[in-house]
Amino acid sequence: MEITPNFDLLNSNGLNMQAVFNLSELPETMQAALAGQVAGFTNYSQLILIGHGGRGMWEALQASEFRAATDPIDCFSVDRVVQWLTKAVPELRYEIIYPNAQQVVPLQALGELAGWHHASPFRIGINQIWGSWFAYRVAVLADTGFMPTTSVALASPCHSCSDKPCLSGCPADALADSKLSLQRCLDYRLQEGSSCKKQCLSRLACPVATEHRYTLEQINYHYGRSLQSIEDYYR
Ligand code: B12
Ligand code: SF4
Ligand code: SF4
Repeated sequence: MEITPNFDLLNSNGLNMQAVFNLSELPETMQAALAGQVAGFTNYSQLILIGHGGRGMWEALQASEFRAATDPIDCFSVDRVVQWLTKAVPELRYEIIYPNAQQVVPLQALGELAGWHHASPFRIGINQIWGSWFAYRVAVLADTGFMPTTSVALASPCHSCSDKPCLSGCPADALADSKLSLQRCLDYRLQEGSSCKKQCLSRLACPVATEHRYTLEQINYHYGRSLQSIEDYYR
């Protein structure tokens, strides 16, 4: 019999987006993509995708023991998911496939299957509930026997957005063709005095779900980290 999972522990830590998939019911292309990345893929029956939407995760992280860790968000998220799994299904066999530096799990494609993701001009996924203020925190393979999630995908907010302020909001004109030129974006972010070193002005210009917009501290943290990766790459 399938178990209805209790996500309270995750929700109370701001890890408030959860989707359960039966691996055998994923589209073949997704099964192949995962099998190509994860050696133990065939050993499990379910994939659980966990994300955060809005500000709750950052607040819970700041109040936690991981606040000063080198990789605070990943350490915090994995810790809370392991706590939750241990409580929900004691002695469970599982494998955390994201975060994991050795493999690239197609998170946005999984998000699309979960009904979380629509493509936005600035390439970060968007939906009507959280706007673009959500991200993927943990993906885990397990034999949980949970009831799979039924995806209820609302329409993309971009379809009814006639002004598209994200397009004119980019100082680098990187969204000129309604789709992002990553190169223009990165070149601009790397410039001395760039206004996008620690934020994305296009993302901030989007009017969807602004009540869930991260605090400036969190925005600066994420963009500071991505700028660091970009600088390391070019070095
Ligand atoms: C690599 C990567 C990056 C690289 C891109 C490298 C490159 N192209 O040269 C860099 C470091 C620039 C980056 C930055 C950011 N990223 Co990023 N990134 C990823 C990552 C780890 C892998 C994507 C990948 O390689 N996929 C495989 C290829 C084959 O598929 P693809 O779809 O063609 O992938 C390309 C794009 O995804 C693109 N890309 C990746 N991230 C981003 C973000 C933006 C805004 C853009 C324009 C493009 C872009 O680069 C990939 C390789 O060419 C994913 C996580 C994941 N596992 O999917 C997160 C991910 C896509 N990033 C994410 C985010 C939020 C960001 C940042 C805003 C910072 C942050 N972490 O909060 C910044 C902002 C980007 C900017 N304006 O500079 C989120 C998006 C969440 C969502 N709601 O959809 C993801 C899903 C991570 C997560 N845990 O949720 N990222
Ligand atoms: S400003 Fe409009 S078009 Fe741009 S991401 Fe937001 S909803 Fe979509
Ligand atoms: S980070 Fe700046 S340059 Fe890049 S897309 Fe956003 S607004 Fe444009």
